[in-house]
Amino acid sequence: MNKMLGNLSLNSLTSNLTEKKRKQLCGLLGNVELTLLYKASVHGYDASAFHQRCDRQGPTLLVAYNLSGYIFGGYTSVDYAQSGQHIIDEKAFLFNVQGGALCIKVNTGCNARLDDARAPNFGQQLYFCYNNQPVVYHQGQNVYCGYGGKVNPFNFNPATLYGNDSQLNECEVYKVEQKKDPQISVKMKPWRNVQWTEKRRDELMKMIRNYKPLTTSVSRVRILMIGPVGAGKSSFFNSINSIFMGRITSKAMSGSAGTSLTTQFRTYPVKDGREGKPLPFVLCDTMGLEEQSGAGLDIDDISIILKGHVPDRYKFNPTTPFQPDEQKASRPASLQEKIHCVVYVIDATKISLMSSKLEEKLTAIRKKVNTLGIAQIVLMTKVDEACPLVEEDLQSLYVSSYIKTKVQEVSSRLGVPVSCVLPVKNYSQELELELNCDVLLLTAIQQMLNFADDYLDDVGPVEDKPK
Ligand SMILES: Nc1nc2c(ncn2[C@@H]2O[C@H](COP(=O)(O)OP(=O)(O)OP(=O)(O)O)[C@@H](O)[C@H]2O)c(=O)[nH]1
Ligand SMILES: [Mg+2]
Repeated sequence: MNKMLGNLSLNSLTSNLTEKKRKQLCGLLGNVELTLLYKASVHGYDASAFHQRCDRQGPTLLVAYNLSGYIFGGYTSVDYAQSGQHIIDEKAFLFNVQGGALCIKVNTGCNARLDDARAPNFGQQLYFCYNNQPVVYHQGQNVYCGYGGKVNPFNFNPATLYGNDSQLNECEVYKVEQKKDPQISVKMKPWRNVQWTEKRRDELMKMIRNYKPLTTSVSRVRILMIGPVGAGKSSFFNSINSIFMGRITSKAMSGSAGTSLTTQFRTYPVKDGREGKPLPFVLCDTMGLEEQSGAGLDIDDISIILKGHVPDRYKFNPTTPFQPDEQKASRPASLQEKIHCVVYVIDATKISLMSSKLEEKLTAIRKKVNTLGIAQIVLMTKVDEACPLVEEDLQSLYVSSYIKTKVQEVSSRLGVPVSCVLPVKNYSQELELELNCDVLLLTAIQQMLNFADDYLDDVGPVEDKPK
């Protein structure tokens, strides 16, 4: 029996979603509240009934139910307004909640919807309440994008999305609003202690400067950053470099693109100031992971990087893994050249959206890293985007129950302990350094150095034998 949700009712409308399905949907959207605006079985399947209740309501989630029991639909962050425009919406996605949650993100955002007076559509590919009837209609042809040719805004298979059953028995539209974190206004005990002071920042910088790897044969610890496209790997290096340079720097290219912006393997030393000495660590930046095989960073490449065989500026080729120089590969790299700590860089706003394919890739990588005994940490980026209160004040980070749930979620999805998940905010649009950002970023580096030491402690004595 479906447990109906009383708290979702408005104008005595009752949602068809069970608590479980609602949670799954909220998992795709972040810390949000859903308010039911429109219910076709009550208001009718007419486009005019839909527009009367759903226009100019901000972000909305459309949930359709078909006769085969599929619960599916789409999210748009842009208002319905009958503007006649092709809507650009990079946040739009199609979904179903069949067992797990399937989420098909919009390819480029371009023509995520045609915003006309008719019933709602996604990418002019999927029309709900088509012709004012309880049906969904799939337009299979490529549609005109309006920005350079024919492309489908969404790649999906109607059989997977809704079992190819176009007959609906319900269609609901929810208003999606960011939830305020009520517990945060009360002075809560933080779940991790951070001293947000200049003294602490200086202390951390000093500790990092004076750090010496546990093994004498290693002068600088090599930290490898791995993570999905756009997670903030390059930005993390830029942020750390900025702190030590005393100004915002952007040496590594960062930004957003459909596929990985970083295409080379880069090893970045960080200097202690403009004329300063190199610090005792190197950040290794990689190409982003993609869910499809044959795209993005390849697991074979990672394996060779870990063993220390890939040179700086090596250009990744997703279709052919790196072929190390035979002579070089025949002898094992020295401990100095190997990776001593692996950092999984994960975007806090995308944890629930991570596909099972990407999760599988990360599990395979973790297995590989585990067999080599290398220390592992998760860097959870974009905490500012994930939680509006953190965006307002970074010091709210460890009192935000939402961030805590995200840390727990990433810990369980990647199989790393909660204590190994480090939330940070990278420098992204700022023009000046900011104390709270620095403290978090430096704490993350310090933790990485500690973890690298654990690894060196483990393997060092064996590898250092000739000495
Ligand atoms: N608000 C916010 N934006 C961030 C943060 N970290 C990164 N960004 C932004 O996210 C986008 C992607 O960041 P990158 O550093 O290029 O990501 P990447 O992991 O190197 O991506 P690829 O090289 O494409 O795989 C950029 O526009 C950054 O400015 C963060 O902590 N907060
Ligand atoms: Mg990058």
